Amino acid sequence: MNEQLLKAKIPGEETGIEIRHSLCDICMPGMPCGLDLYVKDDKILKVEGWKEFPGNKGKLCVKGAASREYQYSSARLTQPLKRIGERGSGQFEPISWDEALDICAEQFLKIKEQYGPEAVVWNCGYSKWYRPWLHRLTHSFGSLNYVTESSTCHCAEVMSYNCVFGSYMRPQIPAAKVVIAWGSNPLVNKINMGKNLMQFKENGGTLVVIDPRLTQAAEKLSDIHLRPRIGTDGYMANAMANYIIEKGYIDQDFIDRYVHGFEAYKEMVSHYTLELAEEKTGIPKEKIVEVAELFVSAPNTLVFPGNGLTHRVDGFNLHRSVLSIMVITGKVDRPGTYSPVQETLCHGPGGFRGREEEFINDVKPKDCKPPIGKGHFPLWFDYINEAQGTDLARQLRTGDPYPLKGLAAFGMNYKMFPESDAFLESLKEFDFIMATDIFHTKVCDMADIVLPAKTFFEKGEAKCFSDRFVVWTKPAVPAVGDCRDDVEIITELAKRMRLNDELLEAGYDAGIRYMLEGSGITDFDALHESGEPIVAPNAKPYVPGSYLASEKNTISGKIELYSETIAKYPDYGLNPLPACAEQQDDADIQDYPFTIMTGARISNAIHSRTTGISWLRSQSKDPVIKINPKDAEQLGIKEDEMVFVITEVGRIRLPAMLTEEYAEGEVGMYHGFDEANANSILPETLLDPYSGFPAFKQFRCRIEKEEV
Ligand SMILES: Nc1nc2c(c(=O)[nH]1)N[C@H]1C(S)=C(S)[C@@H](COP(=O)(O)OP(=O)(O)OC[C@H]3O[C@@H](n4cnc5c(=O)[nH]c(N)nc54)[C@H](O)[C@@H]3O)O[C@H]1N2
Ligand SMILES: Nc1nc2c(c(=O)[nH]1)N[C@H]1C(S)=C(S)[C@@H](COP(=O)(O)OP(=O)(O)OC[C@H]3O[C@@H](n4cnc5c(=O)[nH]c(N)nc54)[C@H](O)[C@@H]3O)O[C@H]1N2
Ligand SMILES: [Mo]
Repeated sequence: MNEQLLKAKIPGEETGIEIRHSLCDICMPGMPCGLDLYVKDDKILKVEGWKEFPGNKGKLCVKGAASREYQYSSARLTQPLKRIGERGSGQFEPISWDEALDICAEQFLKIKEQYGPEAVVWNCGYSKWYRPWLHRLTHSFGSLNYVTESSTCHCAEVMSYNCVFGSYMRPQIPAAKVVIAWGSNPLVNKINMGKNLMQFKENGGTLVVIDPRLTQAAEKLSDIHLRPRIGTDGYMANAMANYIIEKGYIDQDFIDRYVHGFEAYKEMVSHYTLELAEEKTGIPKEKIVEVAELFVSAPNTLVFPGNGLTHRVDGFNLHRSVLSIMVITGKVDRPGTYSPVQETLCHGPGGFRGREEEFINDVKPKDCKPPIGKGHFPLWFDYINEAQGTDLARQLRTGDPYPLKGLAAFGMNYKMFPESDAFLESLKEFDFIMATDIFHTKVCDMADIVLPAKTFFEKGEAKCFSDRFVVWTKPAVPAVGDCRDDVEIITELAKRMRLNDELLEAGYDAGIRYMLEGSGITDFDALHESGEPIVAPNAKPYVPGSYLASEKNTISGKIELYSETIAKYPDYGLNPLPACAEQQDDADIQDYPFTIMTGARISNAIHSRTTGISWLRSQSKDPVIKINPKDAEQLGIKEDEMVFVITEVGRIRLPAMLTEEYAEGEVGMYHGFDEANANSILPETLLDPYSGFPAFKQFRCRIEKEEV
């Protein structure tokens, strides 16, 4: 009987299996999913969704369901390592934690003494949970060179919202009548918001999807799917604005009271006719008018834009042009439109203002050299309190404006950077590299010291998330091998470098208690002990109208169609109005006839961190290059045949998948794979001058069949 119960993984005294709670941290740091772990003898036997957890209510996506393989992967680092061979050779010997940390502290201090504190780069990959500590460490060390993956992630959206509204905004989907998902794909990418969207449809809402790809949402859920040519949306948004103005659909009273720069904007969009939009996007103008009419048909309609718009050389302005149609119709801070987001902790929206900013900035150095990217992307620094990492490789190679000598790489994935192979190679320019990761990566192979990091199962974590929740979990299982968590590594370094930063050195628990002051939580021990989510007592539910009643955080104090912040930089060729720019790609259209979109999300992968998980890899054929059957026929390419995808900077070899998902002339693939790395062929010069973002979702290539 016991055998059968064990086999069925039934929890209870007879089997010794107990259910422990944890939070999945594979994706979505701001919208966590709760996990029920079936644990016996401190080993996870099975993972299910935590039934009562507010975000996912017992449901899990494939990534969460595969988290046991993530935890027990053979690629996990288990002990500190010291490099004994050439950089990149993969030859290491084990050393003790004390020895490893001493070496790192000593090397970073040596570089600081010789070249100044800015010569050390403190880098953080996709993970968000240890960021405030790493950021504070950078500042305490005396520099602003704190670089994160957000240099290519949601920060361009944060910039765009802040540029227009002076605040980050979130769409109020449940209360909306019409939702236009414009370059966002929440059904796959933000599944908790995707659920809202399905509920919205069930409640009779109308969904428009604007996406060059035939997505599941476009096919199965949308009422209208507009399929513009990749990157042409700005013409459509500005033509819609022009149409809305001409038809008198604008909210004049709202504009008079709250908006800056309407006349200049009106003049600018007057050049964007429906005919021009049709010519550029390939969408009949009647369809554009149909969507514009739907958009103005009720007060509670909204545009839900996404990162799909920002990953291109004119991505920031494209995103802003889409937001602008919300502005002229007064669809802000009213039910079913946009509401401001209050991020509390590690990008988690807790609905109250904690003290994360003070934690990070109280020790911010005043007189130091400019952070990476400052000379090239000045606008970034008006909105984002980090260096712009897409300028890292250039500065590393040229030493301009000053040399970079040391790197602390926390979860650094070189494959997220354009021309990644060259990026990886340039890491050799560093005198000293420390890497921490969960898995042994190629960046680890470049490091002098490699430190093994704990997974989310192995550490406790405090999170704030939607609907004013706070949760603080405990470690669910002991660490594999000799892993430590990143905050422990950071505080140990701080101590050994004698930075005299008491709050930082006090560690994770003290930092959380400090940053969550203001939450109204009086008994943190009880919160931590229970591990259950609670509503923060001081978090206020959003009240429509509260944002409009207050001063906006822009130069004019109003919502800006014409950005006074952008106008501060006349020498950088930036336009204060969201006009369209021509693609700045020099690639010859004859030689490189296809537009490639890389990194449109797939449900069974997230970036590079899941590439070693066979349970996830088995769910799709990736990496593949997706190509329209008509194009494939012209090129004589059949399903699964090997092809080369070629750009001016390189080529990758991978099988073809014939699919209508991409229109003719457009192809696509997912990023993050070792065997076919999309970013190895993306020119590093293709950067958005406003945000510094790479052109992940739009560059030119050619496809050649492999001759066998
Ligand atoms: N399963 C899974 N989920 C994820 C991730 C993952 O890797 N896997 N990554 C997470 C991360 S880090 C992020 S930043 C978010 C991103 O999530 P989103 O903000 O939704 O952004 P993307 O997935 O980059 O792009 C969304 C859509 O934009 C479309 N798009 C691309 N170019 C254009 C264009 O020119 N015009 C229009 N109209 N649409 C365009 C794409 O086809 C895609 O369907 O997803 C998160 N969720
Ligand atoms: N072509 C293309 N490129 C893209 C994109 C695209 O759409 N197309 N999207 C961009 C976007 S939006 C993003 S967010 C980035 C992805 O950002 P990346 O930083 O590339 O994301 P990952 O590969 O998930 O994670 C980086 C590393 O962190 C490690 N790691 C995971 N958890 C921890 C931890 O707790 N501690 C430590 N020390 N390490 C940990 C992982 O093992 C991995 O090696 O990629 C960008 N690059
Ligand atoms: Mo991202």
